[in-house]
Amino acid sequence: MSKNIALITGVTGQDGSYLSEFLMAKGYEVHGIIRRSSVDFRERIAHLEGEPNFHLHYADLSDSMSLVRLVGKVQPTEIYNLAAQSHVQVSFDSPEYTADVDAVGVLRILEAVRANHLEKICKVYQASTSELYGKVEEVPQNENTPFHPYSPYAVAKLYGFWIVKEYREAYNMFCCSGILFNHESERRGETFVTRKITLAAACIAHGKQDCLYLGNLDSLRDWGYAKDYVECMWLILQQDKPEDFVIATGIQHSVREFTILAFKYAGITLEFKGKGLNEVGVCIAGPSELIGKELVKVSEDFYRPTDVVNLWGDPTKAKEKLGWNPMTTSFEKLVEIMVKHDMAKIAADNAAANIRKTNLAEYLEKGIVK
Ligand code: NAP
Ligand code: G4F
Repeated sequence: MSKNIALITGVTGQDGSYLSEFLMAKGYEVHGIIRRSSVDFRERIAHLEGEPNFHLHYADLSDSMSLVRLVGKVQPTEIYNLAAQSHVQVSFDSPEYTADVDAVGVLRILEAVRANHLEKICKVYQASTSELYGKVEEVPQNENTPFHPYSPYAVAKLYGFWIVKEYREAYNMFCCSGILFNHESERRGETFVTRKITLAAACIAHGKQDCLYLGNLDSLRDWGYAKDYVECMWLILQQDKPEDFVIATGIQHSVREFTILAFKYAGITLEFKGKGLNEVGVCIAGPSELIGKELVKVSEDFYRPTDVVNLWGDPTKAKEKLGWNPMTTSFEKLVEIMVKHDMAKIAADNAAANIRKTNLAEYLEKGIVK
């Protein structure tokens, strides 16, 4: 039997790291694309480096030739195109770059497959998004819900979705989009709202931060666990025929609900008072020094020019055709995992800082450091 060879773009990201682990456990040879950066900081995949079936290559989604060369060299049987400028708010500040990577980047991947005559051999998974539904036209959203993108990020991703569909029909390629709703984890980037909240809850509980500033607390999301979602990416490529799938839990919560639960797992009970920019989250139970303090405030800085506020996915097709269970990790469990991880991280950071302080004091006392 020929070997399964996966090429993952975005391997250093949240999903890329979980997908690498998942595919390696299935016996795949995994190749990942990395970008040159002034600090080589590959925290999420550091544990995989050095594994015989894990290989990293420099390339960039904005550089066609690097992709053509790499696809030719690796001869993948599956490509998972996860690379993207993935932050919606940042897409308002860097719209052209976002379009180059998130829209034209998808085309570059498809063309790299064609340029190497791998259309019949190589399947392509495209990381599409619930942001396509944007200013939503119905709830919950399924594969037939009309798209209404509502940010430069979503508009770029819409191009990615349609070009994948076009290449599937025009060139008979096995390429599909997973329309994934928000999925989070202890590896989530620190500026996405869930991780920003779990880290702040941990810092506040450890006395390292006074207050958390957020934007729209009413925004509703269908949040799942990233580790569960990467299985779907693989399942989508194992079907007999290429199709697009909505991947979601089918359950919706607000940013405010996520915040209350995260602080609860950090040992702090919050009560929200006031409205709009004047809304605050006050500590009503927990460590005595925090009682009565306003620990969460709203800042206009985190409002978006246009915000997507009602995402709620219908995973029926994925359940029926992929046999996928969207409830493997519940919302409550997800928040608990993230807060536990961040409480341990802040405690370890504190301990390391204390050791550094003690060492420095000792050195100063002995006259080693002046
Ligand atoms: P992430 O943590 O932000 O990771 C993004 C990855 O893309 C990183 O590895 C990044 O590399 C890479 N990348 C960015 N620009 C690149 C470029 N020009 N060339 C090559 N690589 C580049 O994102 P994620 O949460 O894992 O999401 C994975 C994909 O799913 C993204 O396409 C995202 O838009 C999409 N998606 C995510 C969600 C979600 O809730 N997480 C939902 C729907 C869709 P560096 O490490 O070098 O920056
Ligand atoms: O966590 P977020 O930044 O994620 P968003 O915009 O939903 O995008 C994520 O999920 C998409 C799938 O739907 C992916 F395609 C995309 O790549 C990314 O992974 O924001 C969630 C909500 C928004 O409505 C935002 O306005 O939370 C609201 N929010 C409120 N305060 C905040 C904040 N978002 C952030 N990042 N920071 C805040 O302080």
